[in-house]
Amino acid sequence: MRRTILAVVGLVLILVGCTNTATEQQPEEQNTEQEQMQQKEDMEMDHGNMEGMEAHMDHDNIPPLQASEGIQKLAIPPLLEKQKGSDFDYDVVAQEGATKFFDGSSTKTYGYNGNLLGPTLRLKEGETVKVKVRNELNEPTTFHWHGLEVPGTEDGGPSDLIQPGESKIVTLKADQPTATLWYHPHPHERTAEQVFKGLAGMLYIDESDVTTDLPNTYGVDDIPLIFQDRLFDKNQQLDYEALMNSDGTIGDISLVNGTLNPKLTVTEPLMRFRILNGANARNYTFRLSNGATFVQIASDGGLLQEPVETDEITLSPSERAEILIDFSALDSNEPIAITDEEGNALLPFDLDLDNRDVTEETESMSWEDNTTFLTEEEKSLSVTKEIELYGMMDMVTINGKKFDPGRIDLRQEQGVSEVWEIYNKPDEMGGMNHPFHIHGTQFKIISRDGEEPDPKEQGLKDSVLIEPGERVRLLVTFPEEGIYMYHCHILEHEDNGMMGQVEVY
Ligand SMILES: [Cu+2]
Repeated sequence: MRRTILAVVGLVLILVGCTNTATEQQPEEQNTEQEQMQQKEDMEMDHGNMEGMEAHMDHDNIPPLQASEGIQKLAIPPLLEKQKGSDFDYDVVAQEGATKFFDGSSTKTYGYNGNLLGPTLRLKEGETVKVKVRNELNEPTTFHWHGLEVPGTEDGGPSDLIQPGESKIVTLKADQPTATLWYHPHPHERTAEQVFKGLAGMLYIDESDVTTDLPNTYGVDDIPLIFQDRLFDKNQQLDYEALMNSDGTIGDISLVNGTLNPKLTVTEPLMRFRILNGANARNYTFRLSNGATFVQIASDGGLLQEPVETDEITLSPSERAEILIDFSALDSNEPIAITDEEGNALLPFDLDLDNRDVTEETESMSWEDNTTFLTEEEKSLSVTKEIELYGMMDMVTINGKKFDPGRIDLRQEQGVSEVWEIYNKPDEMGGMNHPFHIHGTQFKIISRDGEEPDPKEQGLKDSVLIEPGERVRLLVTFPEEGIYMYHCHILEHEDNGMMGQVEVY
């Protein structure tokens, strides 16, 4: 069994172009099993944490996801309605609730303005809105606008705690290109649990005038897809204390927009899906069940330099991708689904197409601006910020340190571009993938181990998956001032202190 899973994981890593697998079988080292055992024991002795090591989320014990039985209609988060006659435009409330995932039981969950997840907040490019955020939980929380380039005071980082029963008004200016962003809580040491219980929502930046050729009818041909995996206890509850893994809580139950066993009826031939990996720790590789290609049009922070035709995309926690699927050529009788890397159907489709004419050609859409992704000058800038990610479980660090809210780790001038080099330092057991996220900026990936990034990553990004041993260079510019977090987006690593602060002045 163990060998089979290893083989599958190996295959997946090869498919996503990984050159440094984190399995125990590193060819260059050729360690005997005995030596590895000894190393493992030494580490355990070092950290006096023998029991905990058993729960280390290494790459050979990730539980497979259960395939969707396709018996529930996929939930589409409602659009958040603008308030009229208030001194704010939108109202977002973090609250407790209950959700019926399974027959005969009800699960305690968290949600924004509801029982689970939250409504989609749509801002127009250039628009400024006031959002009243309110905490009706029985614990402190924050409201973080992931990917939005707002001043540090509005960002909702861990220093911006809102106590139970309290509220505040934040000002959000959507001064950046159209993109699929999201919002979630960010209280220090509590983020993983609050997201696990259901706090997350989509945040779109729309074009100021609708001239786009891209499908953009919300919930019809433009569909948000929040992929999450969950573990439930025997009472079908999300008992985080009991279920959590300090290396990232990974479950076998797949939820899409909070729906268990979802299916989606497709009524338009050309569909746009805005995919968010909303998991605490799991990486997903998405494919179509029939092996067909689709087109990726956007990454975290907006449209790609050019659309990319592909048959799979890999997203680590917090990353987004927008894709177009052309259903017009598909046979209505052939079952089709979005699957994971093991072929499990996560979202089956029913086709109900009246017409099969795709009027727009995806290649000709919205890509008038074909400027170079990175100028020669940008590529030749030298590294001025070095970040080293290291460790696992509760021993995770950045540059050898754990998060300290009273310490500023880096300083950078507003509007000035700098090159950050992020190095994921392997450990005795190989190391882990870490998805690295920076608040308050949309950066560009300059290189991965000296190589140009994949075309799927030639767009604005706020999170980047970094494999053990890998060095990734980022071109980072902060358009606003304030104190911002940078951290691993495995939420348990973040809570365990794999986070630093940059002050933008
Ligand atoms: Cu991490």
